[in-house]
Amino acid sequence: MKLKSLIVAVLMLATSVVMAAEYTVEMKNNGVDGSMVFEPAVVRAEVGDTIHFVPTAMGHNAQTVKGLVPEGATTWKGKMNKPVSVTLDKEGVYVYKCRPHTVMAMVGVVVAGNAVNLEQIKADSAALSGKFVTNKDRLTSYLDQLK
Ligand SMILES: [Cu+2]
Repeated sequence: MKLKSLIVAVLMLATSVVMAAEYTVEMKNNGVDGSMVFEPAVVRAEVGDTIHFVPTAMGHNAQTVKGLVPEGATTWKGKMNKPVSVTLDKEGVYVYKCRPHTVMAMVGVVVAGNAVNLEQIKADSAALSGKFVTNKDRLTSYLDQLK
């Protein structure tokens, strides 16, 4: 009986390891959405998945925007020209940016599971979008893809 429980526990652990996915987001000077972009800019993942942000061009970083993540979620703040990874621990929408290119709307969106906080993120991201000098509608269009 004890051995059976152990086997079940091991199988469940193995299943959860196999199911956790990994995604790579590139920091680029030019991409499908224009200049200074994260690609893919919208990532649909699950809680427990890991996102790797990789500087395939120089002069970028990736960091969450204060207040634009699920309540209590682990945030990230990558150094310039360095990769940074995060394992998503809360369900919902995460908005992140490249610090030096915030005015050019170099932002991205990750959703873990369901976009449970989407309406709040939309409302609270107005201040961030207000800082964009170019690509003013970029973040709004990304968030609209989560409907
Ligand atoms: Cu950048």
